[in-house]
Amino acid sequence: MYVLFVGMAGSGKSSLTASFAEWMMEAMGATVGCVNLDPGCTYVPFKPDFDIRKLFTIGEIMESERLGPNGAMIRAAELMEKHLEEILNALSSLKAEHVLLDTPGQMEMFVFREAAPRIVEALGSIGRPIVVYVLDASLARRATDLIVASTLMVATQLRLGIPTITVLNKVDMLSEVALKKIETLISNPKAMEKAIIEEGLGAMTDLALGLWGIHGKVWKASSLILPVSAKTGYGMEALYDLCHEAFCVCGEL
Ligand SMILES: Nc1nc2c(ncn2[C@@H]2O[C@H](COP(=O)(O)OP(=O)(O)OP(=O)(O)O)[C@@H](O)[C@H]2O)c(=O)[nH]1
Ligand SMILES: [Mg+2]
Repeated sequence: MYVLFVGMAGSGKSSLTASFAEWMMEAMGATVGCVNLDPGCTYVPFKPDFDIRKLFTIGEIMESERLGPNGAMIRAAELMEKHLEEILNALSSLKAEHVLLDTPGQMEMFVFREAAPRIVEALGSIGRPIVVYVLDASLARRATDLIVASTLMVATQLRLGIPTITVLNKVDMLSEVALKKIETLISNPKAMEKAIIEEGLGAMTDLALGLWGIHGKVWKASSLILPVSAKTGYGMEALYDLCHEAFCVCGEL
């Protein structure tokens, strides 16, 4: 299984890569490989078996090409495509039951460029790739926030075309009441509809309800949004189970 952690900047992709790997090794006795595909980071909380920073880093690109951070990101996306064969060879030579891939925080430089679909396609020919889309719980307190945040998940799923599980990370930061509220919204379409209306968005209420209609279908198909915490390890077993189930669900899709 190849698990790609994708999500907005700071949502906890690197932390989840580390804690999910640790959990799989300890609880399942699995062999796990970890991959860093983020050329912009200076630190990763796991020991990478392959690290894109061996090929290039954002810092080096900024320096050598006299670019700002965003220009360097774009250049890095081009370089990822240029080095694709080398990256794919490295990934396919990893000898582990499961490989976890940490992706760049600037997800547009990865998901919406050519490298990600090509990496996913290549992984599909050697194993089972799956995306874990990471939402930050602290940004999803209201019903509307939850819908806005997961819109990017839908875009990612459409773009990459593989089973996608959405996790709500950092739930350790929520009170029990707040977590319960989110769980109710996620699992109960009527509660979500009611919450959207109560949030009083005026003319935007219809837009939010329409988007919810789409998300509601996607969430039903992919079961749920799973609450997890990379910090405490909460939800790791459920994530493992969902990763395995996702392939059956995808078949139904
Ligand atoms: N409380 C809490 N903090 C978390 C959790 N997961 C990540 N963090 C914190 O959130 C911040 C960002 O975590 P990262 O794992 O670097 O997130 P990322 O998505 O890899 O970030 P970028 O690669 O920069 O986009 C760090 O300060 C982490 O310690 C969690 O489950 N709970
Ligand atoms: Mg990261």
